[in-house]
Amino acid sequence: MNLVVLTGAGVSAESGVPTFRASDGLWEGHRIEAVATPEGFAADPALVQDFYNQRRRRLGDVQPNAAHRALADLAARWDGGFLLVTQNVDDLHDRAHAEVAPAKRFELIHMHGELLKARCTASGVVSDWPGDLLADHPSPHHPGGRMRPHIVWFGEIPLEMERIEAALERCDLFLSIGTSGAVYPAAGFVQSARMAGARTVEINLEPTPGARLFDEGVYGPATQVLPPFLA
Ligand code: BJW
Repeated sequence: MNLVVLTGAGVSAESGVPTFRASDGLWEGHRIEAVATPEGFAADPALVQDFYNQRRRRLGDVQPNAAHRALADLAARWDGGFLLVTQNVDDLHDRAHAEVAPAKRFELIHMHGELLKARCTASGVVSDWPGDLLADHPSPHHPGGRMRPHIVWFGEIPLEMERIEAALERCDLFLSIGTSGAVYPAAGFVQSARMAGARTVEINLEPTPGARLFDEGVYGPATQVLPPFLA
């Protein structure tokens, strides 16, 4: 049995990582276009680097929660195909897996990038980057290149789409956990899974606008509803 799990900000919310779509329309006090688009970065690199530097630093203060651990435990005991696709740029799934099942290979795709990595604008080379990036950070990979956050901004193509699409095509069970379904292409994965004949389940605090696309809904805080659902 092939399982594809999609997670979003709701999975990390109870660890203390803020979700995105707050009612004021701002992203931690910033307009989304200012901090999460290539145009925003070109207009004010200092603001954007600082925004991500702060979020990168705050990762040190948060820990994986029971929902991350339940998914790592499921991955460790699942017999068939397993792919976890996260839209989250934090490293909490990675850390939960390292705690729960360090010896077992874990199929995890960070489709919107990772806060703890940086990318060279000239060569595309990605490196681990736990520290701060400067407004005009020179690349260690390519003369003339600059280092930018390894984050997929609006208008950019999410990572590893071919691998994700291939997994959805042979998927038997699709779980969508803690995501509003407001951002494409992730919001369309449920339709691809349905076309493959998969059973589809939404797990969220409350039904999302796309809830009718799922065969089943499980509603409540992820740390409470996910462990018994996956047990
Ligand atoms: C809980 C909980 C608890 C709370 N327990 N649950 C088609 C139609 C219209 C527009 C488009 C389209 N296709 C593309 C677009 C444009 C655009 C887009 O989607 N715009 C929409 C806003 C309309 N998409 C793009 O630009 C994407 N690129 C693209 O499409 O390229 C073209 C292409 C694709 C594929 C192949 C070839 C070409 C790129 C999107 C990049 C998104 N990046 C961001 C920012 C990252 C940077 C950063 O972190 O600063 O990623 S946007 C932001 O939203 C972030 C998230 O990963 C993403 C999803 O948000 P998520 O995770 O769903 O969070 P929330 O806050 O929305 O929801 C939280 C949920 O949790 C809620 O439902 C709560 O109820 C729940 N919850 N606590 C359980 N305790």
